[in-house]
Amino acid sequence: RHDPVFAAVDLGATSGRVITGRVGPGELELTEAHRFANTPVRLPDGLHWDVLALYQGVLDGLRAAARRGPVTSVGIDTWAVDYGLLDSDGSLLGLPYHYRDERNTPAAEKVLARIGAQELYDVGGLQHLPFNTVFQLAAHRSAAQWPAARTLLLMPDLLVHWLTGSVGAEVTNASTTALFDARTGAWSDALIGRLGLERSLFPALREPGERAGTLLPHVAGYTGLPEETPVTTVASHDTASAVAAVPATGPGFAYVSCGTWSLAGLELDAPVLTEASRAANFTNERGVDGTVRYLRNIMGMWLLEECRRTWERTGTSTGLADLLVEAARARPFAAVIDPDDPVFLAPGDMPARIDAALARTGQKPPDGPGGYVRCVLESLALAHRRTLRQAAELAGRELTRIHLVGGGSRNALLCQWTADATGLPVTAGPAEATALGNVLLQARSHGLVGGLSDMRGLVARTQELRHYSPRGDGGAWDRAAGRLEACA
Ligand code: LRH
Repeated sequence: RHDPVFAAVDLGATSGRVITGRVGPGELELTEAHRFANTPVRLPDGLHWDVLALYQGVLDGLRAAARRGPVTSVGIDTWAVDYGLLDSDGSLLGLPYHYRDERNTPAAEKVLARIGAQELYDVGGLQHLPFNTVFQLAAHRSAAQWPAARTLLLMPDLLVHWLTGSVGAEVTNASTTALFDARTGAWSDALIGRLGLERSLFPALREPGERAGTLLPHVAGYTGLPEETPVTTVASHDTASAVAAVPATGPGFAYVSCGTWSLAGLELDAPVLTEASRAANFTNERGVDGTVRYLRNIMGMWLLEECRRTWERTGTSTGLADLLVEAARARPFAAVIDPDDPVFLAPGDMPARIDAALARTGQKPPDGPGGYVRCVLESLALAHRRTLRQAAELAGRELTRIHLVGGGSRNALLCQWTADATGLPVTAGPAEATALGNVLLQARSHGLVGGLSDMRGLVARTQELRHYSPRGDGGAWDRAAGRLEACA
């Protein structure tokens, strides 16, 4: 049997992977072909992505995929908001910045002083994050390279361009720039004009499912894939791909896509652009088939990953399995932080920042690494509860179940505590939801699956999921939720 195989390139903030997905009638099976580290690099002008190492990882991954057998098509997704600028020869101008670079915060303030948060929200419907592309561009404009810029390509679009030579802007990711109109689903010419940006910087939009191009001869030569291999436009914002693969089989579901970030929210048919929604900082990002991802960013596993990086530098044990055992034994609710506090955004000593946040709110530092991990995971569960309850209220929805997908779904403590804190059943998995969404969009454009509900049904039937029921200690979580509010 020769079921079609699709190569999903999925770049995350800590690692990139090329995963092949075999799709047959009632079948969906992933295999990891290649995984590589994504290590940001600090230069004198700021924090950058090592974009050539990422591109090389993509090429090596496609070569590894090709060695296993025929590949029907390739799709690329990455994190949102970041971009490269091309000059009139199509050459990359400088290195793409990392969204955690500190230059964005003052630039955001300048833009808000000119345009105003209400007007920005009324057009783009995005939560305020200092790294939204609109703010990064404001910081970038004073750079010497700026006058030479002719084309802005978001990260996945840049990699697609290098593989195929084609130029375009995929919509789910374009919706994270804040220069995109959440109502019409097109670039906001008005806002781009108001900000004095050249409209021609922004390429024509592409919908997931469209063919972006085929491989350039030197790419085919290196990877061993035929030149005719199509690169299919997928939901190139990783969160959009993950939400497309949420194994929900009915209405009333909420999701938490939990990796470096926890993206917690709902899928809606239309954006919510009310003042209450803006004040609560909810985003209306675009999903597959014109759906709206109504959600908020929660600091996510970044808090834990950055603790572990700090402990690694100081020679403290950082094995995740041991840390989780210690966390399970640590005292419940000993310390609560607000994961949404912007002090946690930049790279650096995370345990020290947790200590400082606890001191500010009159709490003691946790007891040993296990205590920090417990503090982080309980605080994330509380933040999931706060965000999902607000989302449901603002969108006028009743929630019946939470789907927790992404790498965080492997963390049984986080899944159980999210169920306990919210009082809702949690279905955990798949961990590779993003790669599955990427594969499914390609499979759909090749006529192998139907709409979103078909895609989700296939994930639900084929992937391993775990179920967590809320245990009856809601009162303790209610009290802890009060402490979270006191931190905010
Ligand atoms: C998750 C993610 C998230 C964005 C952030 C920059 O990987 O794409 O949706 O807000 O990265």
